[in-house]
Amino acid sequence: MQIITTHKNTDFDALASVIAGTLLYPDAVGVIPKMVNPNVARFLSTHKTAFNIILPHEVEHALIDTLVVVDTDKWQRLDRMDKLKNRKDIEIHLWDHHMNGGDIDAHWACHEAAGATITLMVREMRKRGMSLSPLASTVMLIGLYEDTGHLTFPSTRAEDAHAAAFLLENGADLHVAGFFLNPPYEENQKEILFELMKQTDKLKINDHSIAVNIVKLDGKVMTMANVVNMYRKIINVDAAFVIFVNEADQRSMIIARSGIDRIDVGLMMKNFGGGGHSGAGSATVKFQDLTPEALKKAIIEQIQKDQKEVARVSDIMSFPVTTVPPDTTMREVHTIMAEQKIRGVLVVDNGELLGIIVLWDFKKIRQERQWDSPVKAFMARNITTITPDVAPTKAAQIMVTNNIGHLPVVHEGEVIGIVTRTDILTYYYDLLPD
Ligand SMILES: [Mn+2]
Repeated sequence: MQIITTHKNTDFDALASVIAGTLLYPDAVGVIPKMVNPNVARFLSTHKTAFNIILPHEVEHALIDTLVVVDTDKWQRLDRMDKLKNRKDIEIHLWDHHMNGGDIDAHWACHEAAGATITLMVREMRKRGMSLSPLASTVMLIGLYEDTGHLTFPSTRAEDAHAAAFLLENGADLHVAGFFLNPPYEENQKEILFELMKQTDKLKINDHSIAVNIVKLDGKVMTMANVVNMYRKIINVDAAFVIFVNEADQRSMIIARSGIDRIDVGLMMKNFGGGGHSGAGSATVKFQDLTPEALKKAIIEQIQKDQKEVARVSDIMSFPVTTVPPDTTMREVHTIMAEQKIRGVLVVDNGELLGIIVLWDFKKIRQERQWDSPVKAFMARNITTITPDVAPTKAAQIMVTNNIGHLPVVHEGEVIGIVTRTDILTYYYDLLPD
């Protein structure tokens, strides 16, 4: 007997991957954990019979010869599969996009960073020339969209979009997808969102905006991932960390969401015994290991510590900088710019920065004789500068708000470089030659 299973608290990517598994392994049956996310439960309540799936207690472990695990690489996340852990006679296959180092030792694996596990499985189905039913395509599209935030999370790869295209070609229904992707918020979820908004405390760390909240949960821990996601978007921070405190169980559950590459919350949560991917992560921490307050401190410290790895203006600036004395004629400056293929030149007198002249300023020349005027007559004064130790995002912000394309970098009163739009674009889009 072959079975395909996935992690507890099953989300749509996990469900979709199990269903994809039943298509890729036609003799296998899908095993869905007892605990699934509420929107998955809602979906299964009406669609369960359409798929070849059963519950863990229906599995006859002794008969199993092949185990296919999807969307997790950790034994502890599986439901009632401990019995199989040490069996030597079972062949294990793994399909997963979590790259945090799990303990499932597979005989065969498709283990790659992608926005969703379903992407990897869809790629295989495309390769085999399979076509899918509209229903299967729809579930898979929901899984793909949920894990990639509709292809907007930084973890999204081109491969994910290819998968989305394939699923749409196979008739995935966006109305159905939209219904399950945007579950109406339950009353207590709304209350918690409101609670979070009331105590919002935005922090600025390494030019990133962060929110770390501690919220007490009375009773059961519900699915808070959507709430945290929405919270992050409403308060407009780069990353949100919510510590849900469960006094009864003496433990906290952290749910983290990040909208930027530089803060990889999956990696961060790994330090607390959890996991996830760069855009979404979670972890459960016992009070005896870290109190909620200590946890908050630890999260903030971790983000602060990462500062060293973040690029600075000094890493992206161009240097040496071309400068001219204030009496240089416009004609000479123009020649220098043409020769060096640059769009801006700094005007410096005895080491003192007086102004900047950019290509655009030459449009001010109306008469031929003005080409012989000194550059100081045309240059812009009171120029905005930046220090070398700030983040490139800050430089980009200044350039956008002041509508300037050149930002001299000044260290201890001396110009040591210049940041141009090209430098910024090169940095953001990794255009640097290796
Ligand atoms: Mn996933």
